[in-house]
Amino acid sequence: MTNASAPPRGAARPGAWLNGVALYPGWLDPAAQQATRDCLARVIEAAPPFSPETRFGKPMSVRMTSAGRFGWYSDRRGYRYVDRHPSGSAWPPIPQPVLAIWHAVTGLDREPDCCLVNLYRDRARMGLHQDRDEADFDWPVLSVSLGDSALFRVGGTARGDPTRSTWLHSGDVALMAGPARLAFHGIDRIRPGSSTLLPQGGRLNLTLRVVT
Ligand code: MD6
Ligand code: FE
Repeated sequence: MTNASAPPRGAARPGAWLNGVALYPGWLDPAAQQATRDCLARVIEAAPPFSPETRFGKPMSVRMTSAGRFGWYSDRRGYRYVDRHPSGSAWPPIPQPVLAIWHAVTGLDREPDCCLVNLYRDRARMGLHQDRDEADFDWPVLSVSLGDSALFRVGGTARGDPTRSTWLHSGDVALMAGPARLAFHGIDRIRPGSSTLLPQGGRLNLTLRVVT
């Protein structure tokens, strides 16, 4: 346990902590991971992943898509939620088994209105960032990892705060809530070939958010 704090009221009991982020290692067993992967395959078919541009105009190494009422989007105009895929179609609904993970871990009745899907291949990474494009930071953000393992780094609420890292493996869940909701965090790298869950390899990460 690192920097243990209280789990949010009603949330499942974490197995570990990382700088205030609640970790649930192995929350999904192999059968649940396969079921989640199969729902996600249909989301990806309906809303093909794309490489958003940072606000500096550089394409991100992570490919993304979303499910739910809103999807996360980025280009030179900045980071924001939009109600359409770049193709012009509405985002597909968040699959029921994914909503069930949200309710079981957070203990909340309120549904998330965005499931951001991040796809990592080879050298894809995600720089240290805060999730702050949502309207109300009292709602947590829940992350689900599938496929290859990833080195997850978490700091504090200021960019220069010291960080700690852990490997997130397939089936692991992480909850950013309370004081850690605005912690800086990122993915330094994945370990290609560490999982056989995804037919084409790589890593899928879902983050569930309440946007409005
Ligand atoms: C990732 N995760 O695991 C990136 N954001 O691929 C995130 O950026 C993240 O794990 C908010 C809450 C939890 C997270
Ligand atoms: Fe994030």
